[in-house]
Amino acid sequence: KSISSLTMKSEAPTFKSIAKGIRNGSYQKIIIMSGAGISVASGIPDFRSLPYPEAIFDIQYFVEKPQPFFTLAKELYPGNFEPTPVHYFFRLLQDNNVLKRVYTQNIDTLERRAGVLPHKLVEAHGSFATATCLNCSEEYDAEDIKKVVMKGKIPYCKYCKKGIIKPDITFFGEGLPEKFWWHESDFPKADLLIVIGTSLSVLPFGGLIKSVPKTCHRLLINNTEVAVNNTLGFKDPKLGAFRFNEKNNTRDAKKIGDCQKNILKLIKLIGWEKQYKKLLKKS
Ligand code: CNA
Repeated sequence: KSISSLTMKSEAPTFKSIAKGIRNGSYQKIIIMSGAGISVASGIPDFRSLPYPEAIFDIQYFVEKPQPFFTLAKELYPGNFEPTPVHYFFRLLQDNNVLKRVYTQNIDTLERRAGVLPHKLVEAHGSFATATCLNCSEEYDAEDIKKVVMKGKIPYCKYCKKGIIKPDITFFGEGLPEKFWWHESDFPKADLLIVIGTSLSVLPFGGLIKSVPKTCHRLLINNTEVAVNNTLGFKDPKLGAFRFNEKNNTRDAKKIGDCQKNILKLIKLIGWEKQYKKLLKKS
């Protein structure tokens, strides 16, 4: 091996070097991990600013008191919000054949709205797109119950007449959708992981950052640092948190600040500005 290739290997990537790598095709299997932060610019508040999120999204609480959830759902329902530049960036990765998969914790379906195809998308905590009767398991589309929810009412099953129809988003106390398990074969193949707009504090999702190969570069784009100094989770760095302060960390890069501004910078650095504008015009 030449000395230069050895030096290259021990150098940590940067925001700029990652942009360059995307431009010249060095990354072919990019995985995204995203969260509520990417939809804040659409007008959807993130988890931390919701009143009592733990209770609203708790399945036991929901069965007893579904109204607080449906009051919130009325605000969140798909169709009320537009995708952001970050969502369109995912689409650009897909269009340029370098997207392995988007893993989102969001339930707002804005990735779909931006044109990310179903087989490229894992809605790890489910979504509002479909709903199920908690009593007889009859399945409904979002549109079937949206009207009722928009009137501020609770949707009940028209077949069994007694079950509440719950949107298929994963509540605390419920199992994750089957698609989530795609990570077992996806993550070991990744060559770039972009973590964006998430505090990584919800497990098991947050723990996935450690499932990529050691050679895989990881880029964090978020308002705040995550994990290392995060009081909400990952107090134990062995759990796979970013360890930017470690001298021998040669695979992580971060860009702290607004994710929309930074993704527009990234699009520009990659040289996808024209493509991006074209995409916006069509959407
Ligand atoms: P979170 O814990 O609220 O973290 C969001 C992160 O994004 C925080 O670190 C913020 O600092 C950061 N952030 C907020 N705005 C910006 C911005 N403009 N630029 C950069 N960073 C920003 O949310 P997570 O997604 O990590 O937590 C997981 C929960 C939240 C999931 O179960 C979701 O279902 C749930 N959730 C989803 C939505 C949605 O679908 N839009 C909304 C609210 C909550």
